[in-house]
Amino acid sequence: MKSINIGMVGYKFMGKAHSHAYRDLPMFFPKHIRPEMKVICGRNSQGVSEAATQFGWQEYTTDWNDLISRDDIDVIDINAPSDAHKEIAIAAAKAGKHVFCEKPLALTLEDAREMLAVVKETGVKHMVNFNYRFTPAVMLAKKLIDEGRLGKIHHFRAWFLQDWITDPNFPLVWRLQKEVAGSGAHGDLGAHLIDMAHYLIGDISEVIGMNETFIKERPLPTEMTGLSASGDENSQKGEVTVDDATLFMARFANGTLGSFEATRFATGHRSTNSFEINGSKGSVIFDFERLNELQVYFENDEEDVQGFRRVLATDDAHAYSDVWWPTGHTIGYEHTFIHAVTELLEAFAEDRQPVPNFEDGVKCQQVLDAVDLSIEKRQWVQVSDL
Ligand code: SOE
Repeated sequence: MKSINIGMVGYKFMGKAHSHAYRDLPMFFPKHIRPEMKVICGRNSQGVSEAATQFGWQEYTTDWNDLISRDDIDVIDINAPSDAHKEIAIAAAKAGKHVFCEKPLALTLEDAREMLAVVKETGVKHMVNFNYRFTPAVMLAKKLIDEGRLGKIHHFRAWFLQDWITDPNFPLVWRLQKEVAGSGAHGDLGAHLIDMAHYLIGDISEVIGMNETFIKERPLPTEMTGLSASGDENSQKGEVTVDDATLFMARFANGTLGSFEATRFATGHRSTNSFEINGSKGSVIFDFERLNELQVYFENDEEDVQGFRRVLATDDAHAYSDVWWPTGHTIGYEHTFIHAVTELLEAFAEDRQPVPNFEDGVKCQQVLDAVDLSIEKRQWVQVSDL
């Protein structure tokens, strides 16, 4: 197989990030299967036609059914708002198309499980885009843990902090509506933290959380707008039906203790996505705003030089370093999407399921729902009870 034909649904922020990945990939990964940017789909005909030209798609359509009924499309890439994931993914799999879906996989655990059942039944390949796993510095943290170089892991603490809705006049965009987004900071940002925890530490067994919606009503938007929308205080208002912030504590199956914070109200933090892990032999700290670096501490360093050191994860010893620039030259946010797509393509070449896939999407959703249940009941919830 030399190339694979992509049909993509969505053309905004994530649509651009995915398109960029498909476009850049063949230049840097020439031996990989080539993703052909066949058709892009979106509801607004003018918007999607402009995106097709700007991003480099061969054709566009306003009806996703067109994509899944075409014989010349192999993979359906879904990055439309979260409420569209289930219907499109299920229809695509039933039509024999492989599915690459943005996170969170679904609005609820029940929906996520239904999606998983269909992709399993139909035998198609399925992947969820938890792109931060594919950051070389994160992969270094994983390697240190897997090789036992941090010893027994005691703590995992993670925080994803944004501040784009602190203005009370920021409009009620789709990300603030439960029926479209499923949840707020929890599913949007917390989902990344939970997947990171699963990837690095393992299964979460029990959780207890709390959340808050600081601004309960907002001006209605005039159109479906994104993160940089502006509002008008004189517009009619609607109810915010998602959390602005969700925090929770967790116990992992292997005994690690975890704490998680996802918020859109951390003034000054545009998009701080970080974790710290402490083990018996050492610790690591990752901050996506410095994504090329991992702070590493080893207990067995000589006493007079003990402390966190900054390891640049773009040097020769690290993941993808042979692909990008000469040693020490850094990479960015967009590279995480390219790396994620290489995993999808390698799964085709090796005839296996890519990772993370819908199983991981379901596991993440199970924790998201367990936290919400714990908040509702004001008590600890066993993840396996859901
Ligand atoms: C907006 O909050 C957002 O773009 C998320 O939807 C992404 O998943 C995250 O990576 C960055 O922030």
